[in-house]
Amino acid sequence: MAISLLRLVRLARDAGPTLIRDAALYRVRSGLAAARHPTRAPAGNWQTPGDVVSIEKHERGALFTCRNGLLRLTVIAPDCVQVRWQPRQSTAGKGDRLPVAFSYAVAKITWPDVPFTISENDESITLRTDSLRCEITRLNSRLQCFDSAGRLISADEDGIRWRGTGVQMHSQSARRLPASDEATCVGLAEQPTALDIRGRRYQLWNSSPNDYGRGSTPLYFTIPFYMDVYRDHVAGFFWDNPSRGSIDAGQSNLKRIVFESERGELRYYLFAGADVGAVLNRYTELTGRMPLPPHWALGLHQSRWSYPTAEAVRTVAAGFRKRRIPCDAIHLDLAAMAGNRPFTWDFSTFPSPAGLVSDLQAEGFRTVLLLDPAIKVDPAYAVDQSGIREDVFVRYPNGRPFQGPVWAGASHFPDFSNPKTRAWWASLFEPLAKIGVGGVWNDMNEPVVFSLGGEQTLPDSVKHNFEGQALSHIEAHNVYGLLMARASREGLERFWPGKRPFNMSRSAFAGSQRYASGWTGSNRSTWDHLRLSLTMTLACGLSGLAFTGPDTGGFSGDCSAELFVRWVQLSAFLPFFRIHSAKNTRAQEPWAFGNVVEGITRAAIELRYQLLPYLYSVFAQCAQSGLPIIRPLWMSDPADWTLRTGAAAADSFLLGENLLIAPVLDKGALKREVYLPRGQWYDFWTHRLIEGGSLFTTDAPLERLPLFVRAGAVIPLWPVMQYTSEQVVTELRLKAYAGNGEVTLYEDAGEGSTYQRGDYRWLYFTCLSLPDGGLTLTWRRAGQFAPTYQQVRVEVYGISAEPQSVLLDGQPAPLWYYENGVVEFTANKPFDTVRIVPKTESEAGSTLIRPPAGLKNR
Ligand code: MIG
Repeated sequence: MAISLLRLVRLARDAGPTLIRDAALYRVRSGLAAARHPTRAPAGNWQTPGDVVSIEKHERGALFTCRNGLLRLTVIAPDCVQVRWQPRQSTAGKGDRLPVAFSYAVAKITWPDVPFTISENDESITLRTDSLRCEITRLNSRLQCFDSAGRLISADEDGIRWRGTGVQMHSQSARRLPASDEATCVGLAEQPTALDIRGRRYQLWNSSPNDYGRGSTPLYFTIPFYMDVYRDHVAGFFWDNPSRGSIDAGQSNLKRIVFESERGELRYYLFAGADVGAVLNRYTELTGRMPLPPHWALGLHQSRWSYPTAEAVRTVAAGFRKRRIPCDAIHLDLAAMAGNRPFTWDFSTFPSPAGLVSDLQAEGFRTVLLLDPAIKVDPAYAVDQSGIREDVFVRYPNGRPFQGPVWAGASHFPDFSNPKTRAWWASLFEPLAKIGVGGVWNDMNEPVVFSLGGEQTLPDSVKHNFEGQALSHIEAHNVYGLLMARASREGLERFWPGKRPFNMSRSAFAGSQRYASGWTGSNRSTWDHLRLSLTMTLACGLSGLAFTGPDTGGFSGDCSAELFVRWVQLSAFLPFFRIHSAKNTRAQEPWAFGNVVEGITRAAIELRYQLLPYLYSVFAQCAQSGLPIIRPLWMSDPADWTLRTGAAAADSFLLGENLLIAPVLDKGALKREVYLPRGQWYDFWTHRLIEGGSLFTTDAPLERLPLFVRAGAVIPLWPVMQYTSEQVVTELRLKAYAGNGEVTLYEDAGEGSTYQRGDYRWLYFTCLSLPDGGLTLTWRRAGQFAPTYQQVRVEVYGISAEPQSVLLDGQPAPLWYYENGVVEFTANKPFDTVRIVPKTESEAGSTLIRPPAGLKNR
């Protein structure tokens, strides 16, 4: 990879001449290292399994002895099977067994027993569960999989190929890729491309391209999981191998997707489900789910590379409070460290970190601290010295510690694949906890090494412990970020007892969601990046890593006022909401663009804070079942193909089930086209009822984004707060939208671990519109959590005429109002049922005395 001039210029500007020299030297050194420690690629001809020779049933599936190796099918769950291939070792005979599979991605090893049967005929062997039928042909050992309704889930298209043996195996699995009118293919986050992955080849190699654009792959995450979303069912595929590799998703052959890894075992999982939710539920049961974050993590985060001094940070914090713009977290970037050394402070500019952090906390801000994995080689740097003492850094095969330049200069790299290193790293968090830091931000963990030309990472030959397996960087590279995040999480859990960790990571692998949230890296302040940030965040959710979002306003380049407005409006509905920008770019605080922008963005941020109980409920669902927080529209109606292909639909999304956002992604646009899924919707702003299933144009003035609510939904709101724990909530506001629907919400303390011991509750609302124009709203609560509110204020939209009465748990509501289609009342405690009783026809016309201007006191 040749270094671009742009990159060089940027590096010179951001890093200085010494680092350029180091990067040039590193280029030379890594070349020498490659010569000294060659890593031999598995050679020889491609081989294929050959025919099935014999089959043996085992407790969880079947072992097929094929002419050239062993194929093992293991039933994980009725709707999930694991497939493993091991070539016959030249020395090993029959009766070979596969070793226990090891995977950093997989969280759940022991699964309950699943009934299955095996049957054979002349052509094939069939393994059957309640939900799957897997057929292996005797000829060439080809696998085909169907769901219980007989629909195809997965089929070998040439199937398995390999060369080499054991962990030195270079393997491929070529599978059938559905046609574009059959299914949508999504996953493989995070790709700066379209949501549908077809037509491209993706390298599996976590990378930080410094300044990416549409189509620049690979990026920071490797998640080799994707789904074929058909009209009436979904198939999932997870390639469980972190080694360097690639996925050719129909680029060389439209009908074929080929997964390939340069090393390691050939192992994959197949999933079948009725819908995306079912497959993601199983996939995240296997690879783990996002632990529930604290409320504050859902608030606004403000960041910049870098606020140069503690004073600057205080000014920003005060700016939010003075202008009454809600914000929960401030991120400290490199400048807070002494010479870019993680776990240090630059005391000349941040004289009292503890004072700063506690003053911020007093104002309701959490401080999130940047951490780089690179530890400067420096006899005066305690972290480096203790790392050397404890032997936690990666080494070349000859035992020499690896060194490579990053921000601080020549650095050592912790081997996070060694449990000892993770414990050492975690121990470094104690002082951060002591001064009250709120959470951390793991950066540069692809990992990045500055090289002037050449690979911007460690050489292939560098050794990683890999839980005692001693593997090369080829196998360990893609899990480096996951493992750093894991170590950081260990630190947060250890020293912040009873607090929910906030831990975000730039690099990820499948399963990273267990340890950290993510963000879409160093984007640009352009309109296309605004659009990309939505696509990429959607794709992350469809790949199991739902808690993500972009650098709002864009990282590099100067954001324009209009772009900033539209980006804040979009991000206010994305799972992770952080404003961030690079060095040498204009200020990107919400007030940096003048009064008008300040007012508009304040309103967007306030709306996010009001929606917190809704957003948090969607997070809780995700933590429970892996369901994405934001979703493409087609998830709500997979059979409506307009939602898959329509241009107007591709850039809208759902937040949870009931809010639909049609963001403005084009410069200058003050209107936009919207296609709502079939069914009834309400315009959030005008309360107008809209019939879905057709395209229409809606106003999108600069002050607000088109926002719609599903009929029958109940949306909970909190008062606007300057930070999520500013006030004790004494009144819950419910916006109910006439129609038929059910809504599930979740409540707990929003921080701490008592929820893990049962201190939470689920709320179930059922809204039923009656043929006579009346409405019933029922509210069931399950769980022991006692919220701080008693009072509930209800607004019911879509009531076409003034009702005769409003009954609250069977009694006439003491006070209610009707105006313009809205019934409003307050209950002094949570209710079980509300009945809105319409006037009978004769009553309707007979009101003689009108209530004063739109208000009625009953
Ligand atoms: O090479 O810490 O993506 O968010 O501000 C740049 C400085 C290093 C990259 C991150 C960005 C962060 C920046 N980091």
